[in-house]
Amino acid sequence: MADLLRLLLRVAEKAANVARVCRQEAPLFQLLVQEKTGDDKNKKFVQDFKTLADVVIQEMIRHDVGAQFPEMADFINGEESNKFENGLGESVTVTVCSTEQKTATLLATVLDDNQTAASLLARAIHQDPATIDTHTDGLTVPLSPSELGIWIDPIDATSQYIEGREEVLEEGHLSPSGLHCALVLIGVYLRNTGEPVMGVINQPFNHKDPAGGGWRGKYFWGVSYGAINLCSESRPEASSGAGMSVVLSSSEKQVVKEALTSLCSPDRLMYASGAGFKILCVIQGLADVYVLSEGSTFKWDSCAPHALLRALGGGVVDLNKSLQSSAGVQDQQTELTYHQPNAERKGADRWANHGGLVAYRDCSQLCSITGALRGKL
Ligand code: 2IP
Ligand code: CA
Repeated sequence: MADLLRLLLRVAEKAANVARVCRQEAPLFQLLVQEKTGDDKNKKFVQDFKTLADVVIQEMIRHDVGAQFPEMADFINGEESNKFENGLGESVTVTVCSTEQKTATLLATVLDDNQTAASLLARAIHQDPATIDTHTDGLTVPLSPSELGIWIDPIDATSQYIEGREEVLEEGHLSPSGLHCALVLIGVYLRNTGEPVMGVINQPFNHKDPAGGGWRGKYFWGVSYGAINLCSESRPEASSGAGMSVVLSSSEKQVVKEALTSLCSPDRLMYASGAGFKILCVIQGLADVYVLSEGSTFKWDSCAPHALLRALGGGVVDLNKSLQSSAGVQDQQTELTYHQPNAERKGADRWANHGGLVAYRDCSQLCSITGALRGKL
């Protein structure tokens, strides 16, 4: 497991490099922000470069993990399909090839022969990332790769990534939107129970290099299996006195906001972009809980940060299930799982967290939340 963790930290760093390169290099940035419609559409060009960048990152992770752990190759899942069709109806399967040159040639076929963009992207994919120090040498977990599956979100909070507003982060302060909300998320779950056991989060745009060298990232990781609970972050103190702090999506229902005002003062009801980023805020203690009443997140959004929260003694539950459960105490049955699709839905929706969710560090706070929302939704 220490080998797998080191590998995931490495590939997440490579993914973060690709995300930074797509914003830093002008030929790629232009493709990222341009939205061509109607007559402007170039039929030989992939319809959505952002999706291509996502797919390239996802395939790079699949390639690198599959090479080192072949038993996992068929259990590496993500949001995107790697089959592309350009406007001429030609279908191309985007994969990472054995050499940078071959990858560039393949990418050029969906980039209407834009060699510059294809080469820049291929170089970032094949580049070795800076060494990552994990301090996990002694880590042994009795799990084998053949028991594990992976969920990847190449870039969560894509709208913030594209918009690209730069924020200077302040210690202990939740900054609701901006480039720092974009995260690379890689979560590992047990194939037989769906329990999240390892997570890696890379925040590609954490701060600017003071010496002018561009954006620098930050990474977070956690392992939680049985009695083994390790996390790169230490467990933050629960907020006291001022009441609980809650982070919500800006599109959250009014009835939820009103119900929560019985638990926290208006200034402790906060809003932020990105599902992964909101769970990271709970991990970092910038908020006590994240409540979402809609089924608008997916397994790839929650798996990685869920593993970190478990390592800190918290978790992520299905909100609807928790409201129906009479237990009133932390109940493993309501925790989100990652191994089974919802057979009644189609496409990506099969993997949605339909019942909404609550991410928490402290189960007494989870109980207060479900208590305040019961009968209201
Ligand atoms: C999105 C992204 C959104 C989030 C949505 C996710 O993933 O994290 O920000 O909505 O649930 O699926 P909100 O910000 O309202 O919580 P992606 O950006 O990868 O599509
Ligand atoms: Ca996402």
